[in-house]
Amino acid sequence: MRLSRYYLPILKENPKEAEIVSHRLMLRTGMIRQQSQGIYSWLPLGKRVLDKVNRIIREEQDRSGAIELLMPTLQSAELWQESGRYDAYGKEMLRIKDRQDRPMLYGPTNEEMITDIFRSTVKSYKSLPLNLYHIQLKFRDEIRPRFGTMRSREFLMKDAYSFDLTREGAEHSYNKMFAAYLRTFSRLGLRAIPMRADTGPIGGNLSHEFIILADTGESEVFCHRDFVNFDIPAEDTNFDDVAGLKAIFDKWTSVYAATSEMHDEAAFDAIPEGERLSARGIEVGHIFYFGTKYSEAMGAKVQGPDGKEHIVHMGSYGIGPTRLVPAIIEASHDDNGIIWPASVAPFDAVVINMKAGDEACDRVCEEIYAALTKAGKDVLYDDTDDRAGQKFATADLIGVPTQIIVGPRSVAAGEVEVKDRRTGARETMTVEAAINRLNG
Ligand code: 5CA
Repeated sequence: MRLSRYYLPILKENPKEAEIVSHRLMLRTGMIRQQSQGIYSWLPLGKRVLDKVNRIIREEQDRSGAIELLMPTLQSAELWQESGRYDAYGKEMLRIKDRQDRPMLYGPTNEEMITDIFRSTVKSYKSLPLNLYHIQLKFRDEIRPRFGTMRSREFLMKDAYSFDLTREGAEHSYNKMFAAYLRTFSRLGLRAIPMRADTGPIGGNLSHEFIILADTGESEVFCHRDFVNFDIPAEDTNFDDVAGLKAIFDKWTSVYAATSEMHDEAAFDAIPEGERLSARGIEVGHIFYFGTKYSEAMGAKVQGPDGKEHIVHMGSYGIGPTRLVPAIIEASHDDNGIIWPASVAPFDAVVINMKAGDEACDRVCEEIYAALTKAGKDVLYDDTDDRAGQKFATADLIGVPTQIIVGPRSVAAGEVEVKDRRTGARETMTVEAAINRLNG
């Protein structure tokens, strides 16, 4: 991507409305734009990051055996009347009427709809276990939308729904998602701690929130500090290994970690003084086992091996991609801007032409840009005629992991400079070595 032809509406000043660093940086870098309260457009730079986050989420859902579909944002009120949540959901639900005066709603979540799909298509236990997910916009008319896309009214959610014949089967489905979540957040460069959590309007009695510790987080949490030393399940984890996944779940949940609603002061006090952590955190994922709450109310049953009908056991599993992007920034930035983990960076590298129009500089930049693009890298080429100082500031601000700096002096010696955004370390090397560095 040539910056001269790209759309990167960077703000010079810090936006006054932004209270936390991620919101400030997302506005300054032109990743998002507020359209009305709590409703955002994702501009091209932000969209690139969001797509990479979604890709990782999708890969890990697929790896665990979940299957992707796509449900609509608008739902009929009837489904929610069946489960009893149409009245219970209250003012957070955006209610709409169509031209025939039929009550509709913008979905805040999809338990009812997926249960409806299930009951009308699945008849036998032989189709189980089944886990269906989608990545789709939701709307919740939050009282206090704030911090940009961290708590917005319209937001993206990956929501998965599992169906099992028995409670034991459903527990295994829960453990699969538990392991998939540990892998997902780790690949996003985050350490998210699973904490015992309240189930709220979703219901049930087994639930974990995945929380990233951050001073600006809205959740109050209590945990043992040992979480930093725990292993993440490997890529070749066998998701059909019931005992293996239970061992992962048991290991992580053997250490005390709870949100304030589920906090047990006595258990927390039992932890040695210096090992207790009471902190604030950002909830990036939330998983629930709620048994037969929806399947019972909506008649979702299958024929079992005994020939009888069985109400299925369900769980639901959410991740918020549009919240994850600011959460990653909260965890990874410095005074100069964002520092993207390589896995979600909008570009792998930025080529900075310090003297656009200079024949030698242009030639070397084009060579690097072409070679890296050909190798499948996402490269931003700053070919504008801005001052070099401004180009450096922009590159630091948008947080691209590697900067390749091409100036007249180094080019004369056949060399370029390679800067690592995270460490700030700069190295001079040949053009070929710089290309190999990124391809390595
Ligand atoms: N149906 C269940 C799980 S699929 C559910 O709705 N769970 S939830 O309410 O906990 O939401 C799941 C995830 O969506 C949260 O962990 C969070 O990451 C994200 N999320 C929820 N509300 C918002 C919001 N207002 N803005 C941004 N992300 C949100």
